[in-house]
Amino acid sequence: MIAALCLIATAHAQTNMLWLNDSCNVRIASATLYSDLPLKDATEKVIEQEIAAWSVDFKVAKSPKGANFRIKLDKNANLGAEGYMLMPNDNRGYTIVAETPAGALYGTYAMLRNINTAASMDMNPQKPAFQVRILNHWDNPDGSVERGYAGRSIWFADGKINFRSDIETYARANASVGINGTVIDNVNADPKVLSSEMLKDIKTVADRLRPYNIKVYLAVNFSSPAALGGLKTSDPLDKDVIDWWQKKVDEIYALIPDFGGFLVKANSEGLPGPMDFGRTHADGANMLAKALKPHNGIVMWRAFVYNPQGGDRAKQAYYEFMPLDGKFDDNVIIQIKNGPVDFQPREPFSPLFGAMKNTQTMAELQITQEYLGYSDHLCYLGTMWKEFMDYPSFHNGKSVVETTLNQKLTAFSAVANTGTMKNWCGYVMAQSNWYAFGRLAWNPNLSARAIAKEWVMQTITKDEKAVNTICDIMMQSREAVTDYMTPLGLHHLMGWSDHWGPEPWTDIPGAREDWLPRYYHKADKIGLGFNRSSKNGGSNAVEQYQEPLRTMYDDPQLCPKELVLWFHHLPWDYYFNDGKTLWQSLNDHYNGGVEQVIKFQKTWQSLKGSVPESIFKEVESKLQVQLDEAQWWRDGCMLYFQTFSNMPLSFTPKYTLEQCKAKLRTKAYVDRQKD
Ligand code: GCW
Repeated sequence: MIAALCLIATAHAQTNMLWLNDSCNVRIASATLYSDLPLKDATEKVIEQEIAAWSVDFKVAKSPKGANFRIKLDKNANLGAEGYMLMPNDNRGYTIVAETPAGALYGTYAMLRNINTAASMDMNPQKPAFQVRILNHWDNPDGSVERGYAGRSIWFADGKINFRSDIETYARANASVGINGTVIDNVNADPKVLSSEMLKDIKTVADRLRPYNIKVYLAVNFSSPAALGGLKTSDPLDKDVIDWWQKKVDEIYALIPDFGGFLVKANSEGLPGPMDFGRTHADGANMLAKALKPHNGIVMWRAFVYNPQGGDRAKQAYYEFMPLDGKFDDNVIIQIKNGPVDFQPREPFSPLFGAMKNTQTMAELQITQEYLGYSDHLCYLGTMWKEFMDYPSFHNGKSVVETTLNQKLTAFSAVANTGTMKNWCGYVMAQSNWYAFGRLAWNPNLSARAIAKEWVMQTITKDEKAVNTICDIMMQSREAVTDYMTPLGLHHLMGWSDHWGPEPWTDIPGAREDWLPRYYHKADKIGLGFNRSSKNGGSNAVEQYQEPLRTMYDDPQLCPKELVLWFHHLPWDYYFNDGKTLWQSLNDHYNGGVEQVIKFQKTWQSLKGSVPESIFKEVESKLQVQLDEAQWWRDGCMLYFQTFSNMPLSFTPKYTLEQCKAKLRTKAYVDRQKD
């Protein structure tokens, strides 16, 4: 079938096109498109443009006769609002069957992806696993991006919407992997985003994204009625407050009829919320949900909550939300970060998944590498997300991701890594994580490697050997980062405000204890790790997990070694089943992570000539930065832990502890924040 389409390899380099960059993709020699409906619908227009963009010679046909591409809209195809089915047709091409233009759009992208990755076409009906597949941008109206490492905001500049000319590239990229929603502003929300002036401009954004089946959502500040509306209170049970939100929601829908809804960070890290007025998360979420309901809007209410007085931070979301199970309206969904603390290189899954039996829940992942080396470290997150998603929750035999399916409302979200930098993500390799998130939101059963392969073949090269080599590096990359940053379940060892380099030693006078690394690593003369077991004064966070996980995590001999210091404080000379002491294991992991980066460098050199020169050079130079920072992490952490263990290192450090401490906020750090 593919041969019948007569594909041509091209060298048309375009910039900023992400995996849609046709410089390494093939093009269809001749495409004739027939669509059931006249091409009036904006989404159908996109389909036409898309096939045209991938074809050397493109025509629109007036009848199916002779057309090798056909869009067949069939209301009875049983494919749902976004599904599609690909079928071979008698003109040696493909017919895309769908119930809606959106389904046809996804079918078109799937067909082009299959052609470009030489994958065999799956002719079975395809439907997305989650209804809402959404990016969370942490972009602020002033144009800055919280934890963004790819320049400035793509949405805002100087307090206003920034009308970029290439927003369609962003939209294409998302649609091509099935992402259908975007929250354009930071969860640390500025009330200003709800101002009438801003909303009028957001309408324009929504209009431009709509043809790509992408809905706009907004993160809202819970005290907007007071801060923006001038009311005396933002109490969710106050009549004027309820009224204010209803009017605001109506105003939004008058401008944007398909507006998606709100994302809310409330009573978390200093943000306002219903608890400021003695109300609950459910009171707050339901009040907003009722305003949105008549318009089919939803509320994504975050479970990322913890306060310094609340005991073990890892336990707090569970304590706050479990009593509210079953109390949320049916257009509310609780958005839970994958781990119980905060997007660390490795965490156990949040025990809230599966535990809230009568509440709709969704996962929040982080594409931007806040804790994984920014956009400087090669760290493919497909493996990390699959580890989380496939983990057995032991709630009704479901994996973690399955606990968020089979709800009336289903969703899957991730914090975006986009910015104004030319390549969108600050590093070509970081684009793979945006791609992987979209693919997993559509189909959580895809393997991390299969996704990596697709991405490499559409972005870097189709040379089989090179594809395999790059996939090998990607597949090992997250473990390498975890090894040189936070192995064995260590977490939160990073720099105080920038979250960049190692800072296990930090002591900021007057700082919240749960923002300091020592709260998490608990290094002392005896050993290392956070005792979250049920024994010896542990926080007993293990009790929040289902059996047999509870028993397994509770015993250091049974606990998976990669999580052991998350759940246990172990002596430096503690022996694991593999015959190694804790100290030796730390040495091996920290140094092993650095060695792995050196291996990546060597392997990358072997690709010279088989990948585009610009990409070769970019990765080559980023790997050099990564190696240096891996050594910094290894040396900073191990030399600091050594001040407690007094045991010898089994590698030669590059830096002294003093040098590691002095490396903070160097010119390189400052440069990373610039456009
Ligand atoms: O990971 C932490 C970040 C904050 C962020 C917060 C959150 C948006 O360091 O910058 O704020 O999580 O997820 O709300």
